[in-house]
Amino acid sequence: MACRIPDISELLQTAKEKFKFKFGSLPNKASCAPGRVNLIGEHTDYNDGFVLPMALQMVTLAVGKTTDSGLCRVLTLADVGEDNYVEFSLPTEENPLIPRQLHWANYVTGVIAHYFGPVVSFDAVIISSVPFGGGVSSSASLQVAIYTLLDELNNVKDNKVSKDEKARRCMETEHEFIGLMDGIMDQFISLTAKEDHALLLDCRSLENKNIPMFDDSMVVLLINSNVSHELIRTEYPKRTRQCKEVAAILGVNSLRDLTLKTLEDRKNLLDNVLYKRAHHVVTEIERTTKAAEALKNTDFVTFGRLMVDSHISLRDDYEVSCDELDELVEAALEMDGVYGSRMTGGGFGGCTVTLVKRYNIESVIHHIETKYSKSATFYVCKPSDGARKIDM
Ligand code: GAF
Repeated sequence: MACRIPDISELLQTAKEKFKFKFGSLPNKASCAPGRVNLIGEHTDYNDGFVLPMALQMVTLAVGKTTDSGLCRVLTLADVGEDNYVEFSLPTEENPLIPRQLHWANYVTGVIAHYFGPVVSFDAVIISSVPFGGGVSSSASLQVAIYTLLDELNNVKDNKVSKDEKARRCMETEHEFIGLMDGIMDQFISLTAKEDHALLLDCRSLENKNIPMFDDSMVVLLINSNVSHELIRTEYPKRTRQCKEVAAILGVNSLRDLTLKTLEDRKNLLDNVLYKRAHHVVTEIERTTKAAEALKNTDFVTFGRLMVDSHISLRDDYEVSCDELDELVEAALEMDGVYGSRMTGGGFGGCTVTLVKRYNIESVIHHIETKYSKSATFYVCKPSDGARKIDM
């Protein structure tokens, strides 16, 4: 059975109650930012390529209130597996914020450190319906929710800093406070998504286009393998280094500058592993633009075929899938009414994304549940809006 996704109003209610309990009064500002599922275009963002994500209904929500204590006090209600409360002084020139021991808190301090203007002291409570470690951007949604809350607490008007700039600043948080040299996809979609649309993003120029996904006959099924991961502890950093290495050997700025022909012509300069990594990136960039075209034409058959090719390439060339993700994809593809299925996000665990004809969604879920060797969680997803303030 598909899992129920809590409404924003439910999250808000709980966050307000916990805030009152912890800090003794009610918060007066709130923001939220969604997780995302990437439909296609995996491991292309840090290679200046194209991605095609959509935002989920699952969000990270933050409530807060400014104080004059000079302290930032933040409680998270997410299941972070470590102390869920942190207190720290506002940064000064002599005492800038630096990464702390609590992993989740680094996203908060990192965003404050990268915020465009001065920050006032505040209390905040964070709550999230985005599965943690599930490859659907729980961390980017946390960064963007905090950035948006800071805007609210500082009464900043919407257009002061562009969304491109905010996404860059949140991405730098990840680079400098977490040490993961990821691309800009997750922060960008969390900030800019539009309801009922996917987003084709050129990660080099940040030019982007919303592509309608109104068709009621098709649903996006997200399946969490429940193999949890923190990308920094996987081979993700190694993959980013391998891509840089290929670019250096072949004398290009990034793998975006290669075509399949130029890669094949210079194949003899690369060992087999580096060749496979580059082959994935080059073909995935091409698949992503084709998939965007197919989506525009509501050609789900072509779209689904490209998703399957993407999965095979991530599994065999890029080697970022795992047995559980492969099992989920295989089980999905056995069913009628499935256009395509693939792993989504960084890989090494996390989720798959499957396009299914709506009429068959219950049978598809049932079939996968029976075939999967572990216990999976199923979400029927609707392309949702990006980060926003919430009226209290
Ligand atoms: C993670 C990263 F954060 C993204 O930047 C992207 O590289 C993705 O993995 C793989 O496509 O979500």
